[in-house]
Order: sequence, then C-alpha cells, then structure tokens
Amino acid sequence: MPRNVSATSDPPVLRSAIFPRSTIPAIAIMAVAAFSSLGMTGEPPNLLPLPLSLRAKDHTLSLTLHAAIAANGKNSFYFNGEPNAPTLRLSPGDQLKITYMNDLPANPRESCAINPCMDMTNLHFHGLMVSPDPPQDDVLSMMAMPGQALRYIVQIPKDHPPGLYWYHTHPHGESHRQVLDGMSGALVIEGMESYFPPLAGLPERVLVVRGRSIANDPQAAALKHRVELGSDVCRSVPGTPDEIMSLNGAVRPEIDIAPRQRQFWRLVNASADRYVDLQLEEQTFEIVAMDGMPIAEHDPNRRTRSADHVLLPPAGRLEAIVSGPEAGTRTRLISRCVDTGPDGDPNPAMILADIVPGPPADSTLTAAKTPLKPVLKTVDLTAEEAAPPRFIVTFTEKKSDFYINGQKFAPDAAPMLHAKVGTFQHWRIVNATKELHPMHIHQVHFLAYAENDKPIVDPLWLDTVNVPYGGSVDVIMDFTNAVIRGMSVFHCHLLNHEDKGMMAKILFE
Ligand SMILES: [Cu+2]
Repeated sequence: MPRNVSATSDPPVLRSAIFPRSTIPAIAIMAVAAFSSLGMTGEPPNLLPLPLSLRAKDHTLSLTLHAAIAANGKNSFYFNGEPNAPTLRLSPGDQLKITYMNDLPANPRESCAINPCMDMTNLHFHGLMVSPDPPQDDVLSMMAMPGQALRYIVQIPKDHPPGLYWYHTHPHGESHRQVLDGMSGALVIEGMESYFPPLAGLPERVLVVRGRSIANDPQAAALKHRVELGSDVCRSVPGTPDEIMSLNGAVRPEIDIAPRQRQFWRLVNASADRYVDLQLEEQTFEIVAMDGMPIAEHDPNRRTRSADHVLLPPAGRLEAIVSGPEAGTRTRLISRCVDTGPDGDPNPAMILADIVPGPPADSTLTAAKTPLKPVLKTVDLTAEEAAPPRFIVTFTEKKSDFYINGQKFAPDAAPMLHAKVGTFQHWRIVNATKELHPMHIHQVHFLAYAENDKPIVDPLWLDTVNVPYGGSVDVIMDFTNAVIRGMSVFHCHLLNHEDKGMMAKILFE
C-alpha cells in the first residue's frame, strides 16, 4: 500500500485529532495538532484532517466565503484566503450571515452537465427548516455570476431540531461540477445531547465524505488501489469507477480511537452522485439521528436504532455512537458496494478510513449550559398513510435527459404544485427507470414509511430518500412549519440528473 498517497488530500485542511470543545474560541480557527509519532513505515501517519470550525457568537455567525479556482484547477470554496469549507456551528435561534463572493473566472475552464459552464454559483443549506425566500435558502432567484456577490441572512428558528446539516452550491446546470469539485461543507445545529443525554461527554467527529473524480488524474491507478476492497465484502459491480471517496479531503486517512472508547460520529455523504453503504467493521452504529433529525423527536421512547451498515444516498447524513475496537485490533470504515441498477453508475465497495488505536480523545460534547427543550412531534399519521397519495412524483429518463412527471426543469417554469402550509401530505415517489435516484425536497423532512408498497420497519424522518429502480417509496411530507413558505424545489440528488432536468418547483403557501 503506497502510504505516501496521503499527499493527495484535496484542499489543504488542518490535521488533528479530536479537540476538547472547551478550547474552541467563539469564532476560531482550530489549531494544528502536532503529530509526533511516525507510522510503522517511518512516514507520518495519514491522520484524518479536521476542517476549520466556526461558531456563532452573540447568536450570529458571520463569514465571507469565496468561490474560486484552486491550484488543482477545480472549483473550490475559499475562506480566509485558503481553499477551505469550514464547518458552521449554530444553535437554534441563531442567525447565519454569509457574504458569498463569486471569484470564478468569466471564461470557465471546466465542463458542466449543460455545456458550457457559466461559472454561476449560489448556496443551499441542505435540510435546514428555514425560509426558501431570499436572502435565506433560495436557490432560484439568488444567483451570482462571476464577479458578483450574494448576501445570505438565514434565521435558524428557535424550535429547529439539532443535527448535522450541510451546505453546497446549487446553480441549475452546474451543481454536479461544483459539488464534485468539493464545494460543500458541514453545518451543525447544536444541542443533540438535549435529545439524547448519553451523548454528553462523548468526543465528537464531523466526517465529510466527498466523491473525487479520477477520470483525468495521473494518480488514478494508485488512488483506486488505495481504496480498493476485495470482493469478499460484496459482489463486484461491473464497470470501472471514475470516482473514489475522500474523508475530510483525505483519501483513506487513519482515524484513531482508544479501545472501546465511545465517540459520536456525524457523517455527511457530500458526494455529487455516489451512494455509500457505511459499515464499521466488527461494530454496529447506534444511530441517534438521520438527515439531521434526532430519532427522539418523533420517538421519545426509543431514541436510537442499531444497524450493522447504513445506506446513505448522496446528501444523506448519519449521526451515530461508535466504539473503538478491542485493543490491538485494526478495523476499517468502509462503504459496501451498492447496486445502482442496470443503467446506474458503478458504485463499488471502497475503504474510507483505517481505524487505528489511539489515546482516549477528550470529551467534546459537554452538555449545554441551557439545554434545549426537546420539541416532540409524536403525531398519529396512520390515516394519512392509508389515504391515497395526494401527489405522485414519477422519475423518468431518456438518453441524457431526466424528467419529473414528464417535465424537464426550466428556471422560468411555473410551480409543478402548490402545497398548503399546515398539512401532512402522503406523496408517492415512483422510479420508472433502471437506476436508483435519491429524492430530496428543500426545507422539508418526511417520514419514509413504505418501499415497493411494503411497510418499512422502523421508518425514519429524512430529507433525502433512495427510490429503488422500478419501484416506489411512500412518504408523509411535513408541511406544518409556518416558516417554510414560498417558492422551493424538489429533485433527484444525483446532481448530474438534477442539472439535466430532474427537478421541479413547489410553492408552499
Ligand atoms: Cu436521479
């Protein structure tokens, strides 16, 4: 195994073990951890990088973010002059203020799903239950051409649940290019320990999984070899992968964890178009939240779920307690292979990280001084589940065109439907193609309760759901939040498909 492939990190991010939360200044750049120990080969270990972390101060988090070309020629976020996507940390009731400058060139060098690229850009705050109107989570009218700036002021509601969210760019036609290049970052709404008290005192890790194109990479063979997993894990999928997965910007880094130490891992699949089926070898995930939504919010009597592996579609998040392996044991965080269907892209098994023994990490998740009062939503939805769907979303495709209900998205199109604020609605998502598609709706979470007409055991509230090929998923949309009012969208989160038309508008009114 060529360990020096660790030099292939994406944007330079700081390398570190877990930091005690108490050492984090109000708005601070994390310090660089010194790593003195050398790996067995005499080379520095390829430790998991830690992204910068920015915290709201006096209920406001203000920052300037740039879109620019990185040294590797790819589109990138820049913060403080460095190619970086900081983790944004806010509490319910806080305000997020971002000045987003588009410093991309007016004459783009890259190609997009809909050629030519125009290098326009904007931001989407994936999953946040905030207003879709400008200057908040609006991807339709807010758009910056090269040289222009956008000013976001996003008000996080006081009753917003805690959890892991993320931000990424969302310009129709260019989303895939920009997100594949790495224009994404994590966003944490604090207070999960109020919904699940055993989290207090646990070390926390934020893990951003990104896809990375190796199509024209001179190191493609070495990179592929580095993450390769034998067919002992799952059957091989035909085709050669043109992407590998990175973790916080590094290819197959080492995550150190003390034997049997419990840690709280918060992982987002920020890839543009790849599924991960996460497995921590010889361990189970004690799941606390999915897609940012604490399980406790809807099921206070059973606040976790246990799973050997978890399928995360692009944009999905997993928040779970994990334990370090027994002393002297090395294990791996892997993605099992995913059968994306006869027309799908190859999604083979891959090694995401090596789990290596380390000293016990300090506690980071101390209980907040003023704990959140959990907002419980234990509503009875059985009547709505049993009623016929109020809306059916049908995914179809033809060659390189992608449709929802026979229509390709157009920026000037009228909304495909109007949704009444204050209702729960049964929707059916039908996948009439020969490949998987993940369905995402902005601002809204939904209960995915049936797949292929069969009830899902232990259904969960999500904002992105995998829809099996040739199959369907039934969900209950939660349109009860009075803050979510205005023009919004729902779409396939394989961003190549979204760019090529698989998106539609919805008007919350
Ligand atoms: Cu799709």
